[in-house]
Amino acid sequence: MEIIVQSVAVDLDEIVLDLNVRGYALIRSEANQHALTEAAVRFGAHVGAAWVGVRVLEAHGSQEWLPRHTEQLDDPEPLRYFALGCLSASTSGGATCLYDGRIAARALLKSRPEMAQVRIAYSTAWRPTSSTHPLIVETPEHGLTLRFRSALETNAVCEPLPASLSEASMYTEVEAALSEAIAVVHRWRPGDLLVVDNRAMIHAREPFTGSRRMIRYRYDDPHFRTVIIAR
Ligand SMILES: O=C(O)CCC(=O)C(=O)O
Ligand SMILES: [Fe+2]
Repeated sequence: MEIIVQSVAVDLDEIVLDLNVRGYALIRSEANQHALTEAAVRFGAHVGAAWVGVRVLEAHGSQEWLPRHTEQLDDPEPLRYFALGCLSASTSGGATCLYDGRIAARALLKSRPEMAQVRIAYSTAWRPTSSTHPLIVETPEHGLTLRFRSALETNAVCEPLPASLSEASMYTEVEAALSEAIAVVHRWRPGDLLVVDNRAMIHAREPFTGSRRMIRYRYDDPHFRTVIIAR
């Protein structure tokens, strides 16, 4: 199936192949909410999503990194795909960084087989839901991969950890493996729609200056449905 975005045909089968191999894909659209959402919904229809939760994210500078994370870890099964659309880019910084969880999981298991026993419970300030995930999971789509969020107060590492692994060293080693598994530092252009396989990739956002306007699309988000995708 092809969609026409800004008079350029986008082959959605190619996008899905890209996603499977790289863990992410880029669609170019016009830099407005209507066009980005139309492209995002067409992608959702192509992969069989039933709905998408759409939220505009607008911020004026941030001196902090958004910590590395798998989206929606407070759910028992983190959603498969999300996408970020760019309405307007920051003045400086603000790149979205994607790390390949498949590469990080294999590297960690090789250097530290005990990582296979690590489990972390995740909650958030926004919802009462909470879920526990193994650090390393095996999925039919991706084989071994990582589910992770950098150390936050809403993380609780499950006891007991293997005797040889302290909580601090666990986080340090996972962060180092992720740094090695960096797949892309995506610097934004207005009109970019970056589609991410959330079960393959971990993401983060750089600090930035200036105003940054994005749209976040979460496919089949159990907590939020704003656009029902027609069959
Ligand atoms: O703004 C970004 O680049 C990422 C945002 C994000 O990861 C989130 O809202 O969960
Ligand atoms: Fe996120």
